[in-house]
Order: sequence, then C-alpha cells, then structure tokens
Amino acid sequence: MPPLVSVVMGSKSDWETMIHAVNTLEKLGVPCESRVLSAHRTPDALFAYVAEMEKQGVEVFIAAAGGAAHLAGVIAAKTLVPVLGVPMESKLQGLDSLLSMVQMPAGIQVGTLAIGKPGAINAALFAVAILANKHSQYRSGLQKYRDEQAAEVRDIGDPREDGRLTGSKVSINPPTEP
Ligand code: RP5
Repeated sequence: MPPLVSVVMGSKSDWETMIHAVNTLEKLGVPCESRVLSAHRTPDALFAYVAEMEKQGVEVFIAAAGGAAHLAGVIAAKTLVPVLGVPMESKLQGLDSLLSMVQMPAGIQVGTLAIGKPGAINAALFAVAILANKHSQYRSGLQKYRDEQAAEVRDIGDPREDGRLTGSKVSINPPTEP
C-alpha cells in the first residue's frame, strides 16, 4: 500500500526520537515510510524525494530536525501537502530547533509540535486526525487510542497503591511538619 504519511528526519541521530512517531502511525494502521534526508546536506535528494512522495499520493509529511532545523520549512516550501514539524533536542535542549521551526515567516505554513518524543507522538496523532477527515477508518483508531489512554489514567486509582508508580520521584504526600 502506498504511504499516506512520510516521516523525514535530518539525521540518523533523530531516529531514536522519531521511532515514536513511526510506532504510533503503525499502531494506528497508517501506511507510512521513513527517510533520513537533510535540507543542507542532501538538498537535491530531499527535493526529489518530496516530489516522488507527492506523486505516490502522500497526504502528510512529518519533518524532524534539530539546531537550525529548517527541514520542515524547506519541505513546506516545495509542496502543498501539510507539513508537521518536530523540533529535536539539541545542544540548547531543543529551544533552538523549536524557535527555528515555529517561527516560519507568514506565507509557508508548518504545524510545529513539542520538542522531542511528545512532539513525535503528537505529530503522528495529528497526521492521523488529518487523514481521518478523508479516510474515515482512521477515526475509530484514534478514538480507541484515546479511550485506552483514558482507561489507563482511570485505572491508577490511589497512586500510593499502584505498584507501577513505586520509585517515582514525585512526592504525592507533602512532608508533614515534625
Ligand atoms: C539536524 O542537525 C538534524 O536533524 C539533527 O537533529 C542535527 C544534528 O545532526 P547530526 O550532527 O547528529 O547528524 O540537521
């Protein structure tokens, strides 16, 4: 089945974060593919890839990059397909990546998600929400994902009695005065 979502990242060092986007797409049954292509190291290959993906009918690009982080903006400049950007953690904790990605000048749109793993997962969910407008079969998967997430939270009950939370650094009970 041709991919509906393409996950592009600027470096193989981004994969340990972006695997969470791909895992989420696969969990929801979305055909996707993933590539390492850089806006500055392999610009010509990137342009050729974006054109090829458009031809194959891809409906969302997810682009991950760190530092100067122009990958999402460059892809968005070459296609009308929606582009979701995920800023990678970096030497500046990803703040450089976030600001670079989110501060696209008016005229070329990139939907920027959170830094790192949360952004990777949410980019995948956002892509599925976009697809669900046209491909209604993905709506039920998204609903199921939310229902399971809600059930996990409801199941916790009193955190003091939940073995899964043992060892958490979070102090549920404030220290009492002696
Ligand atoms: C960006 O530079 C990549 O997206 C990556 O996040 C960052 C560092 O790349 P490497 O030096 O690890 O290849 O282009």
